Amino acid sequence: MRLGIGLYRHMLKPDYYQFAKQCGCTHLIIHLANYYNSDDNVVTATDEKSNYGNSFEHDRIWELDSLLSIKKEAAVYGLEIYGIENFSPADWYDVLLAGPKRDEQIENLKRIITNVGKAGIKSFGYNFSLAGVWGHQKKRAARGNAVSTCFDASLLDIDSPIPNGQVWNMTYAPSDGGFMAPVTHEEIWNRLKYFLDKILPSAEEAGVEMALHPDDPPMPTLRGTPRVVYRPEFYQKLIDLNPSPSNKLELCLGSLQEMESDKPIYDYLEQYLAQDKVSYIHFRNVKGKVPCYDEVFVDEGDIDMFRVLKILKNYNYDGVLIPDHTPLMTCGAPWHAGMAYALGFMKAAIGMLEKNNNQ
Ligand SMILES: [Mn+2]
Repeated sequence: MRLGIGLYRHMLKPDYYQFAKQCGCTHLIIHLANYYNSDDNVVTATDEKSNYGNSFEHDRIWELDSLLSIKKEAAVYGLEIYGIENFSPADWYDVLLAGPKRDEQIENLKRIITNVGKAGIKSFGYNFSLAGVWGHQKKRAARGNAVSTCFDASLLDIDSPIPNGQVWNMTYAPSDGGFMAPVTHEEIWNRLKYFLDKILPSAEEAGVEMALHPDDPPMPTLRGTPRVVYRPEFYQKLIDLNPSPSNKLELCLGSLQEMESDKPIYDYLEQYLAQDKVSYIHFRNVKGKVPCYDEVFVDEGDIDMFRVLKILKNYNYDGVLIPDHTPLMTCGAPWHAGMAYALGFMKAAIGMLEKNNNQ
């Protein structure tokens, strides 16, 4: 098991690399789609009227020389880039929408994945979603009144339609006054299969794992659009869509726990580990399930995180764990403190497990 942290694009600089290293991280998951612009904005642009901003296609950041230069700078601070998380919506909106540019955009995504492989980056996380991450509230719901990300469907107009020009809660083109046409669950799965059947051969050749993040929030539908993995068993449906060894999971413990399900999260974790399908893990905790839940500190939620780590150990999982998100702590550096708390917990728990195992 390797300890990592997710860094957004504006964080790809020495201060954050040193912070990560100081917290005990050896690996990074980096976000290159430019959807956040400051620490404070990381989880605030989630109300109904705002989205994460604009997305631009063919960003130079995806070129091999850019990826190599990020990798090289991180290496100076003793950090390896394990994965990249999320495409830019502007680069694949017609893949999600089955629009006229779909095949052209897939060719560009193949090129991106090839570059990622050439840069020696193992994993590429993606979230196949029309509505994206949407509708959350910020509340003082975590221990000690820490501000955290919460979801309560009763506070929202859950069916509020998505304006044309937006997908994945970002804007890729000006609005024309219209709204996204209705889509069935069957159709969104067909679109996902179409994408995977085209991208996975390139991913395999490049040595890159395509790792799907489940829906956040995991509602069956959101803004009139279907969700893909909104119950834990739908991860199996994804695995069964395409047998490629590059068809993997960005397994988000928080999102899985938030889902309605027949069995506890541990059973699903074992099911997917047994098939060697877990590319990397979002190690975060939560209280409650859809339609109402609160993200909380890693050690106060409904998931027994020690039990999760024991299962990972039993399956010799050697991928990366990152905190994903944490509540903001009351101090001069709320994001840093939250992350340092989660990483300290994770490092100690993993260390104790290793020690017990060796005795
Ligand atoms: Mn997650």
